[in-house]
Amino acid sequence: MESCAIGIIGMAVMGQNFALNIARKGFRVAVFNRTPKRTQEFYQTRVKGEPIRPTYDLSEFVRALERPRKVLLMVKAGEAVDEFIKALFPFLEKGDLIIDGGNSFFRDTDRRLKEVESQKLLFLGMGISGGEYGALYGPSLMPGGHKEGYELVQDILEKAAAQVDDGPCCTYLGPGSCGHFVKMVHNGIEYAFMEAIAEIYDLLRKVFGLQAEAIAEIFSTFNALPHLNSYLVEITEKVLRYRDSEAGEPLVDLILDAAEQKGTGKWTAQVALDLGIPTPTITHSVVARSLSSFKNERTRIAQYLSSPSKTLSWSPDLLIPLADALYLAELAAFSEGFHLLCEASQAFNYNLNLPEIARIWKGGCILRALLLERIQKALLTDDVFPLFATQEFRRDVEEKLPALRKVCTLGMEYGVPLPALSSALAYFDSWRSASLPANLIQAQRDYFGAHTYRRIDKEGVFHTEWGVNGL
Ligand code: 2AM
Repeated sequence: MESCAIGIIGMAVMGQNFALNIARKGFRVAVFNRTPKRTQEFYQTRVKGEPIRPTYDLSEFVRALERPRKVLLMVKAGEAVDEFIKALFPFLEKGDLIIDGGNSFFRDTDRRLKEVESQKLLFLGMGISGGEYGALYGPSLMPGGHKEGYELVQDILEKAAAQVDDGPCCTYLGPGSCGHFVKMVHNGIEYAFMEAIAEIYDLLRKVFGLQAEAIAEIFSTFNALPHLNSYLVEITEKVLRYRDSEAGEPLVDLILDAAEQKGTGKWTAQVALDLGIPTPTITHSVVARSLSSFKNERTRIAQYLSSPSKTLSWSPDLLIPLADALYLAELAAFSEGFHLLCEASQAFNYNLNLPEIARIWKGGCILRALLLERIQKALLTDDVFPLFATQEFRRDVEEKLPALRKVCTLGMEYGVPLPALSSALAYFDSWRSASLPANLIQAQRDYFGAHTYRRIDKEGVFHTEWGVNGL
């Protein structure tokens, strides 16, 4: 029997779809899953002549592969990845490649890389974005690790990835865990953009009393604007239009308002704090999800801390300010994310090519947006950080900041929480402040802890006995 170009372990929907995608590009694919029934069902119900070979034990799976063997793990992040790596060791030989295609924590990827290396095998940690649809029709792929490993699968991955004008949405990103790191930051930005969209929706329904259908119209208008055209805005319109046939109401109105998370947004915020990179829009979007999960407590507190009950009548004049506010929140999130990537590139020796990262996010992934074309251009021509301060974007910020301020004011006045939008506003306001009140913070630190401070009128490090003339 002809051997397979690649093997995929993990036949949940992402693994199934990616196997079909690769097979449809003409590569033979061997598949395996811990629970054989899943493989069997997949093969019987979804494989229609594609060159896919189901296997039912690991040795059969490995024997089906051409050498050097390439094994892609599409299993749940965490223990399952370690278990499979260990289980594969006895079957693999020098120069074979293992790819982890899950949302693994980048520190785990660094550890696994060493473990795999000690067996003289190659390893790639690869972020995959685009959800089920992307996996089937072309995702954005973010591989990092052993370059020789990438070369073994380059042809397969680049053909399976989404394609944009300037190439496939897949490139070798660099050494170590950088693939999973870049995917983690991608998801952090995604959290922020989703939260900002949700806040605009919340304002529209609570301040203006608009129904889901009317809000869908507004998002449809947003998606037609070049600075907002994106996958997330597009699906928001579709979600808002969807009616539950049983209840005869918009489904979104029937969904419990408690957001779940799997960790990538939280890790982004944690790493940003560790590296000292300000990512307030991303971080507050993670906080917003955590807070939303306290549904019972919120319901109880709402009984005695009521919100302002005023409403406003909707005016289409507000469309553009709302769109601009949303755009600036998106730009803040991208600025924060690329700032973090830039710092991590140095701190972890990833040597990242930032314009290439913008390029591979232009198609296939959840963050895809027309804006990324301009981000790519800005990163190619300007090394100013944060991104919003580049030539490409600074005029936008200047022009649209009043709109973001107006929208945030509306939220504050009407008691609608806007953690992402207001964090984005504070982010821009802080960066554009030549003077911040950190002088007072330094004085306080010196008062209670003799931490010392520097002065603007003379060189040196100073400490004051504040109690003497300051009480
Ligand atoms: P399963 O079908 O046998 O549960 C997503 O959950 C994928 O990861 C599935 O293919 C699932 O296999 C696999 N998976 C989850 N936990 C696993 C584990 N501890 N060991 C092996 N595979 C696991």
